Amino acid sequence: MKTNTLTPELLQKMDAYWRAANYLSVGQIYLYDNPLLKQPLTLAHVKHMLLGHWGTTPGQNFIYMHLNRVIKKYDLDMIYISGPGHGGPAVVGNTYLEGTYSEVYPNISRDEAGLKKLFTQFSFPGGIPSHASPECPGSIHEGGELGYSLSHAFGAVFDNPALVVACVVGDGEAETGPLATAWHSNKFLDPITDGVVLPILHLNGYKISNPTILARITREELEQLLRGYGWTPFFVEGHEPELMHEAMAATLDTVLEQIKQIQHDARVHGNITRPRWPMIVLNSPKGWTGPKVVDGLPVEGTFRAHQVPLSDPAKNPAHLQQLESWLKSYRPEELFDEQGRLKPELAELAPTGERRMGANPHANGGSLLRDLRMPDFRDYAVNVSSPGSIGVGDTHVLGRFLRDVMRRNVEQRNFRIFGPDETLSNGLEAVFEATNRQWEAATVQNDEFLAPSGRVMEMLSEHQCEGWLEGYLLTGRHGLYNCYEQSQRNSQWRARPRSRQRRRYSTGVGRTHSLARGTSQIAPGCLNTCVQLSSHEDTARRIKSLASFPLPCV
Ligand SMILES: Cc1ncc(C[n+]2csc(CCOP(=O)(O)OP(=O)(O)O)c2C)c(N)n1
Repeated sequence: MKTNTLTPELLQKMDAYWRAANYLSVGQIYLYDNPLLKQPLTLAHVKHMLLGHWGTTPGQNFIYMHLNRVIKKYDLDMIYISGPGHGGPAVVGNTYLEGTYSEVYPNISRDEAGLKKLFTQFSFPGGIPSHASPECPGSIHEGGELGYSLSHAFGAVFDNPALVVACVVGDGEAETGPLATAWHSNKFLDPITDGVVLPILHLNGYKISNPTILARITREELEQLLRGYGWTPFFVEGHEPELMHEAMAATLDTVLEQIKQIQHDARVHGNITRPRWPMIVLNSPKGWTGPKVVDGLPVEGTFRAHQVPLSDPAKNPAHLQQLESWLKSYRPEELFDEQGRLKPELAELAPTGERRMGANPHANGGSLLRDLRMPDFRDYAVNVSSPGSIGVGDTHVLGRFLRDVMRRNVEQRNFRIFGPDETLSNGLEAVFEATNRQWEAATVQNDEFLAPSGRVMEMLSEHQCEGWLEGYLLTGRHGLYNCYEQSQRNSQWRARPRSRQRRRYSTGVGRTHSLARGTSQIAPGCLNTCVQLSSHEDTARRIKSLASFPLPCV
């Protein structure tokens, strides 16, 4: 597709900015020293243990850099959610380029010394995780557990009418239950009182060592699937950087104009038809711009690009040489000056101040938090004349209390209830004296408590409700998760089935390296939790013995 969205000069600058982000990403994964390649690369400059995910990273660098352009063009209040958050080098590198990283961590300065520290700390003992983590400015989504990006994105835009959340969804991530369900969030978004989510499905074709389903169905089938979920998909496809920059820029402009139009129609003309919000499908090679062939096997555009494409420079001198050529292919001398500072003509491409996605206050929700106006719980006390006498029921009392929390915070618009359709059945009916369930799909006679704008969010997916709530809380608001009680009971007459066996690949100690995943998916409490929750003595015993294995497990 040939368009004129970008002047040739801007296109060249944007491509250079993308090269800078890619250079910083490879540097984070590999380099311990010599950050500007001022000397020939030797083993002493390379980390001993290589951990990270290259495959998703160049695509995310491409997206982030293009979002910067539209933030400036449309003065957008935008944050970025990285579904494949294992691509940590992308968010860390981009927040470094835009300046927010050094503002939060002055030691990681914008010069050669800072670059060295930026590279060393990545996925390194005492450093930072290899995923988009809470340490990273602008990040509200860790991404280590794939599946929640879209739900988090929607949670963030509820009651934030000016906010746009650009949400990158991995095509592998899209196979998870939580993500598959989350496309339906568009039936719960009020174009008047809420902001908007721009999903960008990153169709890079592969997961870890398998193709993804969405990459191996026909284009027509994929388009119908997304349309069936109520979206209008726009495809950006290819691998030639110049053509891709043009296509992405033109598509982003189209999509943002559409979003503006939808919001204008609803907010100014009162159009209440459920919109078909636009989304983007970015079909680019996995490990784009990385090594094409390693040890005689194709890498760029294949599953082999997922993690560390050149895995063993210490034992394999050809890998070291290839790493140097790969880093040099980004022409760092054109991107950074002698002192290691990003050249000013490139630095000016990033937005400024709080418009930078790493500095947007919505991604640091605690800074926006306002207390809820609360009623006095003592006013809801129930007189129980004698123990065991029949009363009103505790949840009915709680319902009245929550109704009044709703009423007191109606102007602040910072409290919602989330749950899988159990507000009524769990006895919180009084809440509907103050608000409705938010619902943008069709309604018919006899429906109850459904309205385009409401403060109760109900969909029969606990994943979705949990994700929405997390997104809502992490952007500085308050919420309540209201869900069905655990209903499993022990029945003596049942023969015992086999217990469920779990084997975690990471155990015990935070910041210990797991070869497979880098440093951020370590769950110190996991074994404890398994032991405590196990209903089967034998399982508990076996898990305990697993816990005594030397750490780390791989
Ligand atoms: C729920 C969950 N299951 C498994 C994993 C392990 N895992 C890490 S990356 C990955 C593949 C992800 O593929 P995709 O979403 O397409 O991202 P990309 O290919 O762009 O890296 C998997 C399965 C995980 N992080 N989360």
